[in-house]
Amino acid sequence: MVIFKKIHDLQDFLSAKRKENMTIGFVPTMGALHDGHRSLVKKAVDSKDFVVCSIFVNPTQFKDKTDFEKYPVTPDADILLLTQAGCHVLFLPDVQEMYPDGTGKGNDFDFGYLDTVLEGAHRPGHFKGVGQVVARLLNIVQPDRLYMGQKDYQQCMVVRSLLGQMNISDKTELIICPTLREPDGLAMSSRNTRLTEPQRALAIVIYQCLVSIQGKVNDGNFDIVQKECLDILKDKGFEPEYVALADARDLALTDNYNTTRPMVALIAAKLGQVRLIDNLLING
Ligand code: PAJ
Repeated sequence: MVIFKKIHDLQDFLSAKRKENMTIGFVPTMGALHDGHRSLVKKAVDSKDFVVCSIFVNPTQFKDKTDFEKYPVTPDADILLLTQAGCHVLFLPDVQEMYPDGTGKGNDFDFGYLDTVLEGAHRPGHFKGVGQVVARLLNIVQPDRLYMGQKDYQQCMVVRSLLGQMNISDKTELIICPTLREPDGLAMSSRNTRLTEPQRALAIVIYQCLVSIQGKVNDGNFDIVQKECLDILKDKGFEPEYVALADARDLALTDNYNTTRPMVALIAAKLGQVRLIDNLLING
């Protein structure tokens, strides 16, 4: 695996690969890599892409300064994981390289409704920061395929919108990969390493709630299940931010199960200082 810290060096290298008719698969990350990230790299490797992964803890997508400062940084383990996964290139820029004119400048994308609900509502400015950095990374890497995880369902929708706004939907294909889970069901996340042992044992309750929402689809009463989940989460010591059901295509929130359309159940909750999110598709 070749490591680049400078945009120009990476671009020179990639343009040579493009001349060899290679398709470029891109996996953007913030590091502290785990098997969920590995699965995205593996999918790109299996698709015979020339695989570029980026690691950049993007300051503009964190509203909470402590969350940014406490974000785990594990470069040696990350390099090992990527090498073993068959990644070809790691792009490892610093803040100056990504934001030479400062973090305040950048393209203004409009994610409309997506920026007003769920993650958008609870983390104001978050998707603006995601859009800013992903747009910059896409301009640098110009991938044929972009691999992202369903774990961040709303982020996938935001990035789909971003590709449209950048007019590159026909050039860069978004591949959404399934959420990888620990054996007990907890969605893998870089933030899980910040959980204490008792918190880690409790964290599976989020997944259990999602499974119960999924299991009661034929009961028709989402509002009852929603209240049950909120009560359970609070009872176990979580600070739930939302337990929601939405149309899986546009994230329109709904109070009722509707078996005629694809739906997604989504939960965000804080356990101590650690904010966890997860989701599960309901039908389709
Ligand atoms: P990060 O949280 O590091 O995630 C990088 C990619 O890995 C995202 O597409 C995310 O959805 C995916 N991922 C995380 N956990 C996963 C799991 N358990 N199973 C499958 N995929 C998983 O998301 C970001 O970074 C940033 O917002 C980024 C897009 C890099 C922009 O800064």
